[in-house]
Amino acid sequence: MISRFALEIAPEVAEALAAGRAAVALESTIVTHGMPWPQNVETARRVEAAVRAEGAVPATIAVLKGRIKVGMSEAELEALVKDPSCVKASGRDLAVAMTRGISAGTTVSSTMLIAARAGIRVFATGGIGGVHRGAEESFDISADLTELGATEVAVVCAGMKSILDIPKTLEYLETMRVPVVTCGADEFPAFFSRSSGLPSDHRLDGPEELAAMIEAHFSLKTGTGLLIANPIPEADAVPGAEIEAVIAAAVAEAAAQGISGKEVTPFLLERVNRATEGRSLTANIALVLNNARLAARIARELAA
Ligand code: PSU
Ligand code: MN
Repeated sequence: MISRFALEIAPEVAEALAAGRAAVALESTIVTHGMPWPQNVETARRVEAAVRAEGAVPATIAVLKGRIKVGMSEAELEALVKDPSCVKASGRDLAVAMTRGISAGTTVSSTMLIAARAGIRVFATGGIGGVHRGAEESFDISADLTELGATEVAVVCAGMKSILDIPKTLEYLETMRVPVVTCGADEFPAFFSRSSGLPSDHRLDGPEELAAMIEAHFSLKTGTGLLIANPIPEADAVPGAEIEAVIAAAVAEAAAQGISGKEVTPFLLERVNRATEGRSLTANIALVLNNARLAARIARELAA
């Protein structure tokens, strides 16, 4: 008997996986809680198209009315964002969403978990969650990091926004035994900019080298994922100083309003988007597309 909680894998994704063809997992919290309407849905469609253009199958992951979807149609994606019950779900929130029959955008944490269960090993997103500024007081550390330490999926991102404490996030990933590799640069990127001021542990150049390293890592069965940092293209970057002032104000406002828990990240993302009048959103969209292309090329190398 098939469990009523079984993953619902779209036929196109199931066929690709069965045939050993390239597939790329995509998250949905970026759509439901990370970007405003209508750019969120438009971006989701463009990201899927970018993955296809590189010869891989996109698998957007979300919870729709309690059902875990791996690969979504346009109608399903629209239903997700228009569902007033839609919440943000990290890995620990999935079981509740499933039993209550509600919809949820999946974070990096829950998307990794579901991708691994479905047999997808490469996942593209914009930025991961991490150790928040002031975590020594708040203890706010994203479940994305614990998931990276517990689930064998390679996550392609553009680093993390400096709404987070980037040095502490990198320390935490080291503790969790997660390899951190930057593609084509010696410095770890900071989402909107190519530069965080921090060296990357390792540099590899291009999908071929990255795929080889991912294969080597999975052969060791460490049980951990990998973080592939893909710096934003220079033409799309936003100057660090401009963003920093906005972020500092947003972090202070979150503290003043007593925002805590899973509300923190969506609150900060919304404030940053608003304060930069869409400039940061344009950069965000460009880097997600850039990550999707790299992830698809890596997935193709792995499938070859
Ligand atoms: N950072 C971004 N954009 C996002 C997110 C983070 O620049 O959309 C989302 C991702 O889904 C990430 C989640 O997994 O926020 C992390 O949330 P939290 O900090 O509550 O773990
Ligand atoms: Mn948190």
